[in-house]
Amino acid sequence: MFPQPDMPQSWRAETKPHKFCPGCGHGIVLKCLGQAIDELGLQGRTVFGCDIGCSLLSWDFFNLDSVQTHHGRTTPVMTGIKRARPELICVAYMGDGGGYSIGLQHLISAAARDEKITVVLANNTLYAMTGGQLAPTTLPGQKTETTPYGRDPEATGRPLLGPEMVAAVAGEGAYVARGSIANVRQLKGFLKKALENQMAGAGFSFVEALSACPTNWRMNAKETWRFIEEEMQGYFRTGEIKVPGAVRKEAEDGGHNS
Ligand SMILES: Cc1ncc(C[n+]2csc(CCOP(=O)(O)OP(=O)(O)O)c2C)c(N)n1
Ligand code: SF4
Repeated sequence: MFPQPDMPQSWRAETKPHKFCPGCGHGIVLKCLGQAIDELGLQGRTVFGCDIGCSLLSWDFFNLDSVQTHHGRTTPVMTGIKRARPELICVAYMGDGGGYSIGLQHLISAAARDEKITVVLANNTLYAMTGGQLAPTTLPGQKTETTPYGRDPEATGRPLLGPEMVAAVAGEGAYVARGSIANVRQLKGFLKKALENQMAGAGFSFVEALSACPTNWRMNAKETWRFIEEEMQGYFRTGEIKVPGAVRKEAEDGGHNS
């Protein structure tokens, strides 16, 4: 007998196998998200929004009310749903291109307004769906379709530290973390805490997941995991960046102006 696939209850089995490339990180992030939704018993009241980019392939992924939005606009769409129906749990899912370039103004404004939604962003260091162009997260020296000699920070800037940026503008009730598909237990834990933060109505919640795009990276499985664990995790540090109620160091020390 074939082993049965271990799918979260909140997944839609009839839309599997999914449409991502073999080895893609999106499926791993979405499995952690599905397990987090299952374990918190949220399937009946969660709305899922996905962006344009490879994340849109998740439009039929879950047994949840789902909406697919214009590129970079998933955050305001989910904000609107949450404001209209505060009892729902609203999750916006996007890539680093959608969240950190075309949708950056939406992400940062939602964080500054402390919208009570959860944003989950898969960082695979490039624009995957359109063929692997430079993204705000492309690492120094990394070759992409538009940086064939490797990213030069002098010419194109340094990789954006999204969670650190969000944490800097979000309110005291916000939850912000960065996980990795190389540590699914930790990633699922961060996603659960983000959802719990929304359940408590505490503030904005944001989880960046370091993800993989072996197709555009042009890497085999071994090279893919090495790139995530050494290159990506070396630059983008995983962990919790902002936890509700945490007393800021400068406040303890008497503040900037003392
Ligand atoms: C308004 C708008 N601008 C540009 C595009 C073209 N476009 C489609 S997907 C994409 C990049 C997606 O990259 P990312 O958000 O990082 O997601 P990934 O595909 O890597 O998961 C772009 C620029 C679009 N569809 N709509
Ligand atoms: S192109 Fe990359 S991000 Fe898109 S489905 Fe394939 S592996 Fe995943």
